[in-house]
Amino acid sequence: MTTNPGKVREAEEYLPDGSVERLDFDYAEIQSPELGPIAARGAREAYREAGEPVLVDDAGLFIEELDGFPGPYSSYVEETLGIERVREVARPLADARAAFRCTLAYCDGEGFAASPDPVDRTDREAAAAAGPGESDGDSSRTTDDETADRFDPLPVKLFEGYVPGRIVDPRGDGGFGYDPIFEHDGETFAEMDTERKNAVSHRGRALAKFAEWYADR
Ligand code: ITT
Ligand code: NA
Repeated sequence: MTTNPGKVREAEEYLPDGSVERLDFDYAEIQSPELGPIAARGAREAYREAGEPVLVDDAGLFIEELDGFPGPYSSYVEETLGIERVREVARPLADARAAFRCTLAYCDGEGFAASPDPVDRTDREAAAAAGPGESDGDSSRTTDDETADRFDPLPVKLFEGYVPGRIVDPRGDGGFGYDPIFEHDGETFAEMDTERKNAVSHRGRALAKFAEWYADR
């Protein structure tokens, strides 16, 4: 359930042929400093609207030295400032490190068994433990977790993905959103084709987690 064709392209590339169908309905997005609750709430609303299994994707660009700005407000900031001006905001920073984060929220109206060993809700700790920089590998870990909303018992399953990188002058014309100003391993995401971006991206990692869970559910 998304208005963003870029997200659909990446999910289609990742998941089995014919398994992805884009649904589009306009629901109010809640505000939160974290992606998880936004995606979870969206998935509940989307499921109630669609009446069939839904996946909602909430994502954002988190600039380290700006305490994670624009983060969950990435869409608003892209529409207002635009990515060139975000690049200008980041230019004077001593440290250009940033990360893309993606949370996928799945809801099909069914309950899920409680996780015996709940994983940390954020992967920030995992990233910190893996050390700074673009070392890739373990620093791009994902976690998943169930989420409960005390105001809404409809269960949602969350899958998170993270990728480290840095803010650079725009390069490339692939991808979407902030891709031209986000460099990972010497290439911007806009310089990668969809397959290559999926292999390293926040969304690719979250989709991998989801696909694995979905297949042996
Ligand atoms: P939906 O909410 O309808 O799914 P959206 O584009 O508004 O679509 P978000 O609320 O998740 O999606 O906003 C995410 C913002 O971050 C938005 O400005 C995107 O362009 C950007 N973004 C998300 N994933 C990205 C990616 O893989 N590469 C570059 N920019 C991305
Ligand atoms: Na969203």
